[in-house]
Amino acid sequence: MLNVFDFERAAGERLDAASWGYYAGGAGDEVTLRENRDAWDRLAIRYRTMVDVAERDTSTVALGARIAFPLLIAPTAMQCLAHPDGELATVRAAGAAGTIMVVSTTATTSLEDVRAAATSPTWFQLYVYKDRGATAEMLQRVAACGYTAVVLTVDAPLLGRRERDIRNAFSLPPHLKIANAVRAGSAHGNMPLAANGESGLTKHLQSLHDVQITPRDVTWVHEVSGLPVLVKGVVRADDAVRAVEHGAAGIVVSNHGGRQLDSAIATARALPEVADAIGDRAEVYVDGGVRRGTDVLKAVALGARAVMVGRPVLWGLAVDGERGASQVLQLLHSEFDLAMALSGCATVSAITRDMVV
Ligand code: FNR
Ligand code: LAC
Repeated sequence: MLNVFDFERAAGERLDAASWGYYAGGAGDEVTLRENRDAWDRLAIRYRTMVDVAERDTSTVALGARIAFPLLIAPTAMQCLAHPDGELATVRAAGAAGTIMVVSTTATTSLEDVRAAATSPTWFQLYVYKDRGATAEMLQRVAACGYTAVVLTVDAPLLGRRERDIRNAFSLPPHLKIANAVRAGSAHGNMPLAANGESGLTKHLQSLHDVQITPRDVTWVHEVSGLPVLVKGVVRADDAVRAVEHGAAGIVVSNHGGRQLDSAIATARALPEVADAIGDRAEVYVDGGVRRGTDVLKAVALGARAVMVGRPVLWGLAVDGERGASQVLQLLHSEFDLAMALSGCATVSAITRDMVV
């Protein structure tokens, strides 16, 4: 297991067809899924030489918390499909790696149980429910048990059309639950089984999630939770500015890993415009197709405070639970450290915009 792609192949051999299709797949023709990856590859690093890199510091700061390197764990739903320990394994791996896990609303473990197992800061990813009362209650639980930020996802008013899930009639097996939905109103905790030609996830989310998300919700989430809010799923400068004007502390440049609008712009291409528009008014993060330490370096050069990775952690989980997820994070950390050394950067702040074309 030399790299993330080795973990991906091994995970594909281990997972059942429906779980693999759900994790690996994207929307439509999966153009954006491929482009996310390819766009990082197309960027070239103008590395520096004749710099003393004997001592390197890969660490950075995310909303005030020191992390070991500029990489966080993106929110991904239903991690118990990958391994019985699911979200608990991921949060322990995050702690061991010295980074932050973003915990999904659609987790198969309750947000309290994930927080209780955490040894590093955790952020909570929010899907706003149609039932605003239940959403507010969930946010109060998030704040009460010690999450330090809310990541509001805005690119999924409806779920993208994922043909792999439709072909597989994907649904969550009945022994697993959408744990936070159970607390928010038990009828929704079990995902409806899907008939042929349906995705159970689409049915679940349509019954539960609010389609009407506006910039005012950024302010609302901040007021209800009392926590900094990052807005996730933005690929345009004007949207990023609107979010920041409504109180966002951060932007996550993301197209949901190619799972929502197919043909959406690759995130590596969208990042510079957002970073330029926001400057230092808020923190900018990016996800989508990050698979190599050099991708992390490119993202930082283009203005990201840090990247997030989604699927790589799921591959690690599927291969070997907490240990597998830890190995994936360790690989990416050591690749990033080497990329810094070979590009003449002893610190993260030495990674500048001119280093990428
Ligand atoms: C996701 N993503 C996601 N995003 C979110 O805001 N809430 C969620 O519950 C989920 N669930 C989810 C499940 C699975 C299986 C995947 C693959 C992705 C999107 C995720 O946070 C992130 O944007 C992408 O995964 C980043 O792309 P990579 O790293 O997977 O290429
Ligand atoms: C997904 C949702 C749950 O991408 O965010 O599957």
